[in-house]
Amino acid sequence: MDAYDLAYYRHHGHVTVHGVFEAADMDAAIRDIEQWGETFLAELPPEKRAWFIDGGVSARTVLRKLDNPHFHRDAFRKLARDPKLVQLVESMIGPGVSVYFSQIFFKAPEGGGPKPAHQDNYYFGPTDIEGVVTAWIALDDATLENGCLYFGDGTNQGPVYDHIAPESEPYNLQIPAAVLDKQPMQPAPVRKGGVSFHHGNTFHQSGPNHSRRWRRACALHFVRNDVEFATPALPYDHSLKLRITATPEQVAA
Ligand SMILES: O=C(O)CCC(=O)C(=O)O
Repeated sequence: MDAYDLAYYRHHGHVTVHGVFEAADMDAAIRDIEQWGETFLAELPPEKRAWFIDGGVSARTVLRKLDNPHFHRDAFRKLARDPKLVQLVESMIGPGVSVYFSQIFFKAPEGGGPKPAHQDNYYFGPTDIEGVVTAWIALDDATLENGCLYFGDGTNQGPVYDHIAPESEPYNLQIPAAVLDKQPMQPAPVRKGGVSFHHGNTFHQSGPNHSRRWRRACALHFVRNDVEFATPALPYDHSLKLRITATPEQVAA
């Protein structure tokens, strides 16, 4: 695993750490989501299709995302508890952490859709904006061609902006153009097994996948144990929160 620079993370609001996981771990995780995705698609009720299906891929039906792998799948609980990952997370937000929410982001070859620019802290409405960090695990190489993440450097030090959503995509809350137009966004390619971390306030987005290769990732949204999603913009099931570590005081309580 690469050494990483905490000061860089604090200043820029994101940092990439290469080689946190082995390629074989990522391959096993991909096999798991392929299996899960198949069952999920087969059981998906019509009223939920727009939320989960990628509208950019017309030739076939593919998933855009799956929610809460940390709760539903052993393979992802194991990734969330990985000591190297947890040490990095605790260095950023402090000791005693949980996964509050998690997502698999699929981006299918030849058409997987973009994710508009947003701030996770708008979605989550945490009681402490410094207490949230997302660990975005690259299950495949994420490149400029297949839709890697882009970040707004230093936006972690600015406010959480009100977001808007197109009527047809209530799940795609996004930063209004008037704000985003003033903010340069820098690409952050990550090799398979690397982890891109971003602060809850950091602007981020991803482009479409025009390549012939998948771009799949697992975002684990970590919070310090004393932080709640107090004013979330979308509904989250608080009972799915998974405690990963606890401070001595939290163990004794
Ligand atoms: O993977 C993507 O395209 C979006 C990721 C994202 O929005 C997140 O990790 O918070």
